[in-house]
Amino acid sequence: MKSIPAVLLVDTGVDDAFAIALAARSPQIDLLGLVASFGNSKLENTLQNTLWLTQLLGVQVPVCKGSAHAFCEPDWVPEEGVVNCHGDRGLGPVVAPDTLAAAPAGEDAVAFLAGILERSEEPVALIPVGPLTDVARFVVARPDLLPKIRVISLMGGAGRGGNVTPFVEANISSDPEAAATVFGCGAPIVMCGLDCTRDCVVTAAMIEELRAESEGELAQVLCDSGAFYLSIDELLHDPLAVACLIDEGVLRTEEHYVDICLTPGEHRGQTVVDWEDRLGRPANVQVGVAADPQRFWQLVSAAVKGTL
Ligand SMILES: [Ca+2]
Repeated sequence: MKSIPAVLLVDTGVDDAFAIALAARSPQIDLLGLVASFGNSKLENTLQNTLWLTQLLGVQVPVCKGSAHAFCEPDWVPEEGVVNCHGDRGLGPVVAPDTLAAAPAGEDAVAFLAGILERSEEPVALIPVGPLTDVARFVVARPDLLPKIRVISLMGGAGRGGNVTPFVEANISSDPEAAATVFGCGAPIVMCGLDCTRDCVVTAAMIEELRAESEGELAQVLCDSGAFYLSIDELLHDPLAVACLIDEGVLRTEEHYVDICLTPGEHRGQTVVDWEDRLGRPANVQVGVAADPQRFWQLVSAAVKGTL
C-alpha cells in the first residue's frame, strides 16, 4: 500500500504521544507535519511535549505552534493544578526538558497547513486528536484547499454517552464552535469518538509487557506516561484516529448526519448523530461504532517497540 500523506494535530497529552509514535513510525503514513494546540494542557506544554517526542523518535517532522484557546473563546485559560489523567504538563509524571534542540516552525497554523497541502501532489489526511480549533481556522481561511483534504480522521465526539458530561466528549467540548465548523465543511470525516474508542482498552499489565519488550528512551517515556494515565482511564483514545488509516479493519463505521449542539448547558458540544437517518439529510460523517482492540494494540505496541 502506498503511504498516506498526513498531518497530525495534537494537544499532547499521553494518548497523543502514542498517536504521534504510530503516525511517525508507520510505513503507511507519510507524516508531513504536526500542529500542537491547547487541550490536555496549555499550549506551551503541549508544544514542548510534541517537539520532545519528535526528537525522541528521531524524525525530522516540522512542528507548528497552534491555537492557545478555542475558536470563539479568546479569554479561555486552562485551570491550573487540575488533576487529570494527563497530569499537570500533559505527560503524567514525565516532564519534557525545558531546552530542546528542535524549534517550532515559524508559521501560523493556517499558513503551515496551507503550505503542506499546496506542496503535496496528493490530497492530505488531517488527523486531529485534540480540539478542532486549528482545523476550523484552516477550513474557514482556505476553503479553496478543501479538495486537497483526503479525509479528516478525528478523535472526538460521542454518539452515545460522553466523558465530560453524560452527553459530551472532551475534545469537542473544548471548542464546540470549531467542531461545528469542521463537521459542516464538506470534507470527508471519520469520527473516532467514544463509541469506538471505548473498545481500545489498554491495561497496566499490557503496558508492563510492552515495557519489557521495548528498548530506548521513547518507549520508557511512553510506558511511564501510559502507566500513570491508564491507572485513571484504561482507554487509549487518540491512536485510533491514526490506526484506522493504516488498517481499515481496525474500525467499523456507519455513515450518518451529525450535528454539534451549541446550546449552553450540559449538551453543549454534543455530537448529535441521526442514527436512523430520520432527518433525511446527506450523511456528513463516517461514525466509528466499534474498534478491534487486538488489531489496534498490535499496531500501537509495534510502533512503541519500533517494529512496525
Ligand atoms: Ca489528544
